[in-house]
Amino acid sequence: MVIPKKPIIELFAFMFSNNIILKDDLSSSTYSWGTNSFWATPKSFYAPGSYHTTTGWVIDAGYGNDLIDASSSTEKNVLSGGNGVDTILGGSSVDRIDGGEGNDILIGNGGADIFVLSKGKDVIKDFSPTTKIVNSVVIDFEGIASGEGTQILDGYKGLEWGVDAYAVDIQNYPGSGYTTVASGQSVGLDWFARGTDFYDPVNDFDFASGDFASAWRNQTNTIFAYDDGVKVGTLTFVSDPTQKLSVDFLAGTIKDQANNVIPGTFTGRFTSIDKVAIDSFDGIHVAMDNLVLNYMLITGNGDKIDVADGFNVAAYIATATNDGNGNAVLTNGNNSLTLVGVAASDISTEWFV
Ligand SMILES: [Ca+2]
Ligand SMILES: [Ca+2]
Ligand SMILES: [Ca+2]
Repeated sequence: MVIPKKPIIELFAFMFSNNIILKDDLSSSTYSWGTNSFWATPKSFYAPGSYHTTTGWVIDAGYGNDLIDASSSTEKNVLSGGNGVDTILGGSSVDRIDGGEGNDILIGNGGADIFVLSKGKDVIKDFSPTTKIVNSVVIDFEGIASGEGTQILDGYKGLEWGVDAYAVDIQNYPGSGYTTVASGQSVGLDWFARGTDFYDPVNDFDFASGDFASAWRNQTNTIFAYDDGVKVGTLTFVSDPTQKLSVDFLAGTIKDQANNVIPGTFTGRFTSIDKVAIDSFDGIHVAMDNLVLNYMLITGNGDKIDVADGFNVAAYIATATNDGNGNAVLTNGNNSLTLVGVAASDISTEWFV
């Protein structure tokens, strides 16, 4: 038989329900079993030195219905409930939280926490994965043009504009490509047909789409995408003053108002860029409107769920249902995992490691 090396009282302690309240230091953390407090001395938790490391707590509460509360900790803790119905709260930093067998309640609090998938009907109350949200900015030029031509100033739509970026009011230019392309009263152009550009000094964006026409006669246009000063994408196409051409930079297509596909040569990328330059070969103003820039916003703490090697994540995600109270429920045999506040349809393979 294997002779236990731990003090016998410790083995008993971990068979019963524990209340373990963790701070960032041993002296102010408390541990109790029943009515007895066993955190009598600052450096004693039955296994001296093995529960608080230089990076945080390593706790395995063992058998019993335990509370491990590290919500006041700012360290990187490894918290295991063991068997029983456990409640585990992480702290403000990156915690690894394992409910173990039994129906556990898990709360990560701040940080990119890792929740270990375990047996039982577990609930993660604050699962906060990385979420990407697209925020679209539409450059419609409305409200700029007051006359035959008005310069677009830096700051419009959060961008820096080239000196020849102007807007015109279409009532001054009947029969032109400005009127063709306009969805409102004001459209953009390159003043003196010298080409122009816009630049975001802070955030990268995807140039999603835009409407273009030549102001006065057919001409070849070029649109360049830059990232950190390097040209990364090019579109060349022929525009027409009588046709509003809608360019989808993400799909790499150009269509006219009748939905006919118009030839264009796309190279490189228009995603994750910070500058767009618009020019023409033929000395005619480029009329443009409804330029759509997509910004990717990243939200969430980056929490993940740790599954065993070889675990079929796709099949697991396919089990996800909504419980009717705004929570997603994943099932695996007799086990379930409830993600509070998460829609089943949002669950992503990227959440699993
Ligand atoms: Ca336990
Ligand atoms: Ca945490
Ligand atoms: Ca469990």
